[in-house]
Amino acid sequence: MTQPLSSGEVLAVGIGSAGIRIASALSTEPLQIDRFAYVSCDRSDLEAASGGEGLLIDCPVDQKLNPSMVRGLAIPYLGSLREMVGNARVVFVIAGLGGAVGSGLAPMVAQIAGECGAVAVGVAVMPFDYEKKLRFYAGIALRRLRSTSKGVVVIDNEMLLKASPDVTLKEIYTIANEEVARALGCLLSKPTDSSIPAGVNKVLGTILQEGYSLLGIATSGSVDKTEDALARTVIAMSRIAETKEASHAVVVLSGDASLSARETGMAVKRLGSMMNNQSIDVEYTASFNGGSEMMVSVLASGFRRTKYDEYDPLAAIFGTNVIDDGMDTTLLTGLERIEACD
Ligand SMILES: Nc1nc2c(ncn2[C@@H]2O[C@H](COP(=O)(O)OP(=O)(O)O)[C@@H](O)[C@H]2O)c(=O)[nH]1
Ligand SMILES: [Mg+2]
Repeated sequence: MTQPLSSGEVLAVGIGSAGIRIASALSTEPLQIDRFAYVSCDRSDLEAASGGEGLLIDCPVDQKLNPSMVRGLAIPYLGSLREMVGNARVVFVIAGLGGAVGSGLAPMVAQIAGECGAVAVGVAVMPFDYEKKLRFYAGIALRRLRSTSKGVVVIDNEMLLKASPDVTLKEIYTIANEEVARALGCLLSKPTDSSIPAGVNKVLGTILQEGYSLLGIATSGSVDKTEDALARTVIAMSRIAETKEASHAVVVLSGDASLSARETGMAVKRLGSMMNNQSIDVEYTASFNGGSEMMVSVLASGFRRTKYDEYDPLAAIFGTNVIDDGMDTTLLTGLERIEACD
């Protein structure tokens, strides 16, 4: 019999501001993740993190960074990154893409994890629609993360945006992170009295397919809240990729103790027709310790194309195999001056 993928240590590494906040929110839940680690160039990201070890990639000059500069800065820390990954069997690499730190380091950390013998799984949070300037780096980083990981789960910030004119950006992030942590938390939770967990192996079995996985999330408090939230989740995913391309899915239902077996069965049965693919392989997981609103989240995999392909115009023009996809690095301008001061 083959060994289950998750036998051995499961590690989650949060990278950059978004990655660290999401991983940190996950670290407070009872999950099948044994250890948390955080990496950033920004000290304040690490100061705000809890429940894990931190690695600060120090930047000697005060300069606006881009992803390749961050990779350059990380070179002296390759040993520390290898040590961080340690003997983990599975490494979840969590980052928001489009900024400098997550885009630069997430593909690199996934590659290091793979080289150290772990199954690297990327969890990529993509920019809000209004963050048009972040698209290019986000597109490239997502493609690189896919090539250095065994599977990538994509979460779109736009889907998590709750339209309310008065909320601050910080509140938007907090609400978004709570939803992501709740959805990932249900998928990876330890078995308890109030949940039917999917288990890491079922989740990995879904993610480790060709192409990309999407994590769709929607909440509803209506009369038909399960059906309503499920439909809205599928609609949100259809804005990102062709839902009929999905081959595998895990439906996550998170509500209160009134969640019935009938509703669960309905969600599992309806998913195929909603996604226009009756042959999709569907698993489910349920948690009964939420509020009266129903949160439905769908982890679906097998998407060969996503809207993010267009974020990276070079790949759109030349295809993904033509351009040199190496992890180039840039040294910061100004470093020579600093050395000369010594
Ligand atoms: N969901 C969520 N997205 C965030 C958060 N912080 C930043 N982002 C988004 O993540 C992307 C990368 O930003 P950031 O994490 O600040 O970049 P980095 O620190 O350089 O890796 C952008 O699209 C941000 O809007 C967060 O706490 N939660
Ligand atoms: Mg940051």
